[in-house]
This record gives sequence, C-alpha cells and structure tokens, in this order.
Amino acid sequence: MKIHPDDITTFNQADENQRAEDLDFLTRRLTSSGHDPDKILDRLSDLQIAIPSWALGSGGTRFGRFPIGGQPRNLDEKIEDVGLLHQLSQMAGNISLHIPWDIPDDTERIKALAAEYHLTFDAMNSNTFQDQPDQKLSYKFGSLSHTDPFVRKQAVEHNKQVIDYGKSLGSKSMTVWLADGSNHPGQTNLSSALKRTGDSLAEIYAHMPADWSLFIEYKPFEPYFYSTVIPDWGTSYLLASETGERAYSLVDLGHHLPNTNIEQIVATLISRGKLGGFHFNDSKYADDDITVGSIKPYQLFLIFMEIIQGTATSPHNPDIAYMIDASHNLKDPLLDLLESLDAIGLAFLKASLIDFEALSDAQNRNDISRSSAILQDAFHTDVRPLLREYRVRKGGVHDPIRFYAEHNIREQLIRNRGKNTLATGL
Ligand code: PSV
Ligand code: MN
Repeated sequence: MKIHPDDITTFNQADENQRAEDLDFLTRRLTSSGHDPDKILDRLSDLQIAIPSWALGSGGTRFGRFPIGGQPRNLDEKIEDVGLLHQLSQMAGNISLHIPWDIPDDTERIKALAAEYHLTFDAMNSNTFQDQPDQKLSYKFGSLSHTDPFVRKQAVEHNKQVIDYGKSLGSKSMTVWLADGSNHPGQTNLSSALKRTGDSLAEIYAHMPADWSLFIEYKPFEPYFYSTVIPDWGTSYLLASETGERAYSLVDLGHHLPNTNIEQIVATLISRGKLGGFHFNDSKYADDDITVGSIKPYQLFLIFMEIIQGTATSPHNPDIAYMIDASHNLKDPLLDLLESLDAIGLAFLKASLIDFEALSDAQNRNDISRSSAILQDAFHTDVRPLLREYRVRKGGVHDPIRFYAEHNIREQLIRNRGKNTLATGL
C-alpha cells in the first residue's frame, strides 16, 4: 500500500507548531552542549533496518496461532508492507528474504517491484531447520553438521541456491542460522559436529561472489535443548575466523542466556572487525522475539553506545547489517514493527548524545560517578522531537504509529486481501 503524499502532508501539518517548539527546545539544549543535530540526523539516515519477509504475518507459538486479517499472501504483498513501513518511518529501506518461505518467482520483476518502494535486498537467509515436502533427505538429525555426507551436501546445495537467488536480487550477504544440535547427552560427538560444520561453511563461503559477506548466527538453545552446534559468540567468531575474511558473526539479541552482557560481546566483536549482522528484538526470558526496546531499553542504548564508539575506533569493522527479527503473536505485526523501529531510532539518537570525550576522560581517572552521569544524561534526554523531525524531513510521517491507527490501515488491508489470509514464515 502506498500512502498518498497529500495524506502525509495533512497529517504532518496538524501539530506542526507544537513540534517546532519541542524541536527548538531540544536543539538549543544540544547545540549548547556541543552537538550538531543535523549531523546526528545524517547518521540516523544511514541506519536502515531490514524487515524480514517472515515477520509480516502473525507469528505462532508451538501451542497455537491467532491470525490477524489482511496478512500478505505472497512476496509481492510482503514487499508492499515493507514499503509502507519504510514510507512512514524512513528507517526500513531493506527487506531480508528467507528461502524457501519466500522464493522469488521472477527475480527481475521482484527486484523492480522492491525498487518502486525504494527497497533493496539485505542478507539472504537459508532454512535447513525444516523439512520441505519435496526434499530427499531429512534434517531431523542435523544439516550442515550431519553425520551423513549426503545430507550435508543437500544442505550446502540449498545454501548455494539461496546465494544464487540473492545474487540476482542484488543482495550482498548471506546469513546462516544453524539449528543443528542435540537433545540428549551423548547423542552427538560435539567436536566432530563442529568440525563438519566448519567444512560445510567453507563450501558455502566459496560459492559467494567476492563482494559478499557471510554472517554466522549463534544461539544457545532451541530448537534443541542439550546442545547447539553454534551456541555462542565465541564459537561463531571461531568459525568466522576460520572460514574467511568476509565471514562475520551475527548477534541476535534473543540468542543469549539470561543476563548476558550483550553490549560487551558487541564491543569485542567490533574490536576484531567481526560484527557483520545484528538482529533486534527483546526478551524477558529467552528468544521471546518481542517488540524491540519494550523490556530492556537501557541495554539497547548501551549496545548503540558500543556500536558508535567501536565503529569510530575500529574502522575495519564492516557496515553492520541490521534487521528486526521479531515475532508478533498478539499485536498487529505492522504496528509492532513500527514500534520497534521507533525504539531503535530513539536508542540510536540517545547513544549519539553521549559525550565520548568526557566519558573517556572520566574512565581514565576512574571516576565512576562521572561516567555514570554522562550515560544517564544522554539516556534521559527526550530525543523524540529529533526522530519526528528526521521522518518529516525525509518525507515520512512524524508519528507512524498514530498515522497507522488513524488511517485504519489494517482494516484497509483486510478489505483488500481478506480476513483469513496466511503469510509464510514463523
Ligand atoms: C532463529 O531463532 C532466528 O533468529 C534466525 O535468525 C532465523 O533465521 C529466524 O530466527 C527465523 O527463524
Ligand atoms: Mn535471528
């Protein structure tokens, strides 16, 4: 769905004066403390967040699913939905595809359709955690790490095929999340499984064009509960280092055991130039995949602090591929994604306000109170006027969540697509 520019203008004009006042207040505060709001907004513009093609419908749990009407029925409609998110927020200029959930029937046509919505294709994702109806060998006991070389070959071939789809769509990276693992002690030989995985990854890597990157995603448990072959950042880093220069780790916020210091992992990986991808979501317990920033907004702020600081001091880290990897069981998926984009934008802006020079000085003097005060000062600044300004300047709406509700977008989607549509994905 494309929103008519007149509707955007009308919406933005409604409380223009109040917004100008709020922005003026914040701008004066920021400039008096040495910040350049225009520069900060330029950097925000570079922070485009990919939307996964599998997160546009209602998610489910293993106990049930409560579908929402108007879900996208095919890839074209998914692109339309991401286009809408981008038009409103100006922060979602990329789409990430999961194969075989979203196989493009005609890559040239799909690429052209995405371009109409100002979208490009971010990392491609393979799927060797489910058996497909036409599949010869089962992944029940693993894929890239399987004991049977024929199963490994099938899984490697699938990954190569995903790269080929990505090549024709203009993507430049491939994410491998390997679900392989075991449920029972003794079920697998842990070190042999890791070795076989490394060998399979090397084959996938060799198939990538020279300007592509490989992202290796880790996860400590689920779907298997005793071991996963790539459980943590250390294993991912190890595999990435052994696989090649353009192989990197991918951090998914939900893929850590409770209370893990994720910002420290981010800092460490960036310092070694090995943080390639980042999946946003939030969680209370495990891989809950709920709205970004809804549970731990301070953690998100600290992560952006490490990203901003780390990429400035370790320039050899590549541009990070950001994606929202969430699942929407209760909320309208599009609204939930808009909320997540808001949370990401706000955390980034707040982290941009940290006085890094003063922080470094306080750290060198071991002045803990001063260090904390610098962080708190940035975190408690209300940066919403700046985010609204960014959107209006770029042609979006100042408040995408309100716009979405006031314009009854879900009702329109239900009218156009039907009440009982189903989207592929989780
Ligand atoms: C696995 O939990 C994961 O985070 C991976 O990124 C998958 O590709 C995605 O979720 C969807 O299953
Ligand atoms: Mn993920």
